[in-house]
Amino acid sequence: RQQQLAQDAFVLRAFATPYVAQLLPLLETIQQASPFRHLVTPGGFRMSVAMTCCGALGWTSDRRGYRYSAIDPDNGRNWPAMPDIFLLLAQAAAAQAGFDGFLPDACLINRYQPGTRLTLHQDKDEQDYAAPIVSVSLGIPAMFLFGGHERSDKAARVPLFHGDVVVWGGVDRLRYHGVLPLKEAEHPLLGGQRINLTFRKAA
Ligand code: MD3
Ligand code: FE
Repeated sequence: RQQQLAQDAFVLRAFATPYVAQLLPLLETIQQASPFRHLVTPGGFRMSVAMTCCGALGWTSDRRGYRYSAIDPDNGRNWPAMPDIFLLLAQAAAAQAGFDGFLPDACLINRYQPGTRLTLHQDKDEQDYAAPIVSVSLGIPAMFLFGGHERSDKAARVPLFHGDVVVWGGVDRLRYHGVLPLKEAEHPLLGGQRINLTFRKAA
């Protein structure tokens, strides 16, 4: 089932389900090389989401700002490579939503635990706003906030479940969005957490 949130924004329910068994062991390997960490914002706040990355570029933040970097600042090495199956999933989802030829170079991996949230923000650290963003939800459910082009615009609430994929691009690429504080729950494969993969073309 495909739900259209706006002109260029789509929820593909359970699209990632056939990939999950292959994704989980790869996520394990990635986090062994580059463990989840709580980044600090330029304003000095510790993010409640824990993050890691794979791919040629990874998103990171510290007191100096937000940026994409080829190097994991915690270990001085390149981020783990993006597994082929991650890329295939992101490309298949993008194509399903009408974005052919998506070639992400960055996969941000967010880990949410009960109480974790992501306040309304825009994704604008990427060079090329023409490329879409693909987001894969795994584990316990979250309530996603789908806002407008001003922070003050009223945001719609969209529940996201294990296996759901969201694709955003075009005129909806710079919408404000966020995640409400996660409610306590248990997922048979992932336990009491939610993992979100966000594929982007950063460079
Ligand atoms: C809507 N992550 O990492 S991904 C983020 O569930 C982030 O972890 C959320 O927002 C999460 O920056 C949501 C979905 C998403 C990503 C980019 C968007 C939604 C978007 C850009 C425009 C509109
Ligand atoms: Fe975002």
